[in-house]
Amino acid sequence: MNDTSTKRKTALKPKVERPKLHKVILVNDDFTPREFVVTVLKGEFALSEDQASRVMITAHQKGVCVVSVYPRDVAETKATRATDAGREQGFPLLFTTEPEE
Ligand code: TYC
Repeated sequence: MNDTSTKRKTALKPKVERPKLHKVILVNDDFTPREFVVTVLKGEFALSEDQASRVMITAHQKGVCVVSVYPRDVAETKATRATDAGREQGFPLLFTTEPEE
Protein backbone atom coordinates (compact mmCIF):
# COMPACT_ATOMS: atom_id res chain seq x y z
CA MET A 1 0.00 0.00 0.00
CA ASN A 2 1.40 3.40 -0.82
CA ASP A 3 1.42 6.31 1.57
CA THR A 4 -0.87 8.55 -0.43
CA SER A 5 -3.90 6.21 -0.23
CA THR A 6 -4.27 6.78 3.53
CA LYS A 7 -3.48 10.47 3.51
CA ARG A 8 -6.17 12.85 4.87
CA LYS A 9 -7.38 15.55 2.51
CA THR A 10 -7.99 17.97 5.38
CA ALA A 11 -5.80 18.62 8.38
CA LEU A 12 -7.04 17.28 11.75
CA LYS A 13 -8.16 20.20 13.86
CA PRO A 14 -7.44 19.56 17.54
CA LYS A 15 -10.64 20.24 19.50
CA VAL A 16 -9.35 21.25 22.92
CA GLU A 17 -12.09 22.73 25.07
CA ARG A 18 -10.86 25.41 27.44
CA PRO A 19 -12.47 24.86 30.87
CA LYS A 20 -14.92 27.63 31.73
CA LEU A 21 -13.86 30.21 34.28
CA HIS A 22 -16.20 30.78 37.20
CA LYS A 23 -17.15 34.15 38.70
CA VAL A 24 -16.99 34.73 42.44
CA ILE A 25 -19.87 37.05 43.35
CA LEU A 26 -20.15 39.15 46.52
CA VAL A 27 -23.75 39.47 47.78
CA ASN A 28 -24.86 42.48 49.85
CA ASP A 29 -26.52 42.18 53.25
CA ASP A 30 -27.63 44.71 55.89
CA PHE A 31 -25.41 43.51 58.74
CA THR A 32 -21.80 42.81 57.79
CA PRO A 33 -19.63 45.89 58.52
CA ARG A 34 -18.16 47.50 55.40
CA GLU A 35 -14.62 47.39 56.78
CA PHE A 36 -14.93 43.66 57.47
CA VAL A 37 -16.03 43.02 53.86
CA VAL A 38 -12.99 44.99 52.63
CA THR A 39 -10.67 43.00 54.92
CA VAL A 40 -12.02 39.67 53.60
CA LEU A 41 -11.73 40.82 49.99
CA LYS A 42 -8.10 41.83 50.53
CA GLY A 43 -7.19 38.66 52.41
CA GLU A 44 -8.91 36.02 50.31
CA PHE A 45 -8.84 37.58 46.85
CA ALA A 46 -5.61 39.64 47.10
CA LEU A 47 -7.37 42.88 46.16
CA SER A 48 -5.77 46.22 47.02
CA GLU A 49 -7.52 48.50 49.54
CA ASP A 50 -8.85 50.56 46.64
CA GLN A 51 -10.08 47.57 44.61
CA ALA A 52 -11.67 45.99 47.71
CA SER A 53 -13.45 49.25 48.62
CA ARG A 54 -14.85 49.60 45.10
CA VAL A 55 -16.10 46.00 44.99
CA MET A 56 -17.69 46.35 48.45
CA ILE A 57 -19.42 49.64 47.55
CA THR A 58 -20.71 48.22 44.25
CA ALA A 59 -22.25 45.23 46.06
CA HIS A 60 -23.64 47.56 48.73
CA GLN A 61 -25.32 49.79 46.10
CA LYS A 62 -26.34 47.23 43.45
CA GLY A 63 -26.87 44.09 45.52
CA VAL A 64 -24.05 42.02 43.97
CA CYS A 65 -20.59 42.52 42.48
CA VAL A 66 -18.23 40.17 40.62
CA VAL A 67 -15.03 39.90 42.64
CA SER A 68 -12.89 37.92 40.17
CA VAL A 69 -12.86 34.84 37.90
CA TYR A 70 -11.00 31.55 38.45
CA PRO A 71 -11.08 27.89 37.43
CA ARG A 72 -14.14 26.30 39.07
CA ASP A 73 -12.40 24.58 42.00
CA VAL A 74 -10.44 27.72 42.91
CA ALA A 75 -13.58 29.90 42.71
CA GLU A 76 -15.56 27.50 44.93
CA THR A 77 -12.79 27.19 47.51
CA LYS A 78 -12.30 30.95 47.77
CA ALA A 79 -16.06 31.65 47.96
CA THR A 80 -16.43 29.07 50.74
CA ARG A 81 -13.44 30.36 52.71
CA ALA A 82 -14.60 33.99 52.43
CA THR A 83 -18.18 33.09 53.44
CA ASP A 84 -16.85 31.06 56.40
CA ALA A 85 -14.72 34.04 57.52
CA GLY A 86 -17.94 36.04 57.90
CA ARG A 87 -19.80 33.22 59.64
CA GLU A 88 -16.97 32.82 62.16
CA GLN A 89 -17.60 36.43 63.23
CA GLY A 90 -21.39 35.99 63.23
CA PHE A 91 -21.98 37.86 59.96
CA PRO A 92 -24.23 36.72 57.08
CA LEU A 93 -21.57 37.65 54.48
CA LEU A 94 -22.12 35.57 51.33
CA PHE A 95 -20.00 34.77 48.28
CA THR A 96 -21.47 32.65 45.47
CA THR A 97 -20.02 31.28 42.21
CA GLU A 98 -21.37 30.86 38.71
CA PRO A 99 -19.84 29.86 35.36
CA GLU A 100 -18.94 32.60 32.88
CA GLU A 101 -20.94 32.60 29.65
N1 TYC B 1 -24.45 46.65 53.43
C1 TYC B 1 -23.45 46.50 54.48
C2 TYC B 1 -23.57 47.68 55.47
O1 TYC B 1 -24.17 48.68 55.17
C3 TYC B 1 -22.03 46.46 53.90
C4 TYC B 1 -21.87 45.34 52.93
C5 TYC B 1 -21.41 45.60 51.65
C6 TYC B 1 -22.18 44.03 53.31
C7 TYC B 1 -21.28 44.57 50.72
C8 TYC B 1 -22.04 42.99 52.38
O2 TYC B 1 -21.46 42.27 50.20
C9 TYC B 1 -21.59 43.27 51.10
N2 TYC B 1 -22.96 47.52 56.63
